[in-house]
Amino acid sequence: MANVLIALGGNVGDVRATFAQAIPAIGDAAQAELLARSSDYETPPWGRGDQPAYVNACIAIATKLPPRELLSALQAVEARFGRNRAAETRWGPRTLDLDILAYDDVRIDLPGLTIPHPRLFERAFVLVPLAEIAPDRPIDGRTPREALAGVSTVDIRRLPAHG
Ligand code: A4P
Ligand code: MG
Repeated sequence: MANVLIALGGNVGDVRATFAQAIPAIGDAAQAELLARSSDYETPPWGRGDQPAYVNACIAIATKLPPRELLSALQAVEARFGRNRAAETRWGPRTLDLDILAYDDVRIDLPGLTIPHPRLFERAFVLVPLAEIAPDRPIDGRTPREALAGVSTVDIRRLPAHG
């Protein structure tokens, strides 16, 4: 079984409701056991300011799927929850974005799959939820806790449990 960290993000539709359904769907699609789930966080849009705030979270799963199969499974879940949504905001991302942050200590650098995720350490919206569930897990020689100290977390807000 591989221990895998996955980032969830979205800013279209009822993202928290999407997460609540997508997490069990990931478990099914990846034949995975859910090991940990962070809180949901409201985060300011990164990269492009002209879009709504995001909700971000991270999960840890145990899965037997190899990395490429896992990516395919996650993309199927994205597609399932991206369907039938109101039109996406211009340049806005999907209703649900699933990124593989880390897969055991595996390193992969293929055209369609890079692990660990190359932009993980720049992104407070990833590091804040990740530090909640895996603060001391080394990824590329750093830990989420250490990396978090180097980024701004201004306007990132932990949301109360989703009812
Ligand atoms: N891909 C390669 N490596 C991976 C991996 N480790 N995990 C490939 C998942 N996918 C991986 O992904 C495009 C392709 O990346 C996939 O088809 C897969 O083959 P994508 O999700 O469309 O994202 P992208 O355009 O490649 O760029 P990036 O940098 O991943 O964009 P984001 O971050 O997903 O952009 N602000 C906040 N606050 N919160 C957010 O969640 N998200 C975005 C969306 C922008 N700003 C945000 C957030
Ligand atoms: Mg992405």
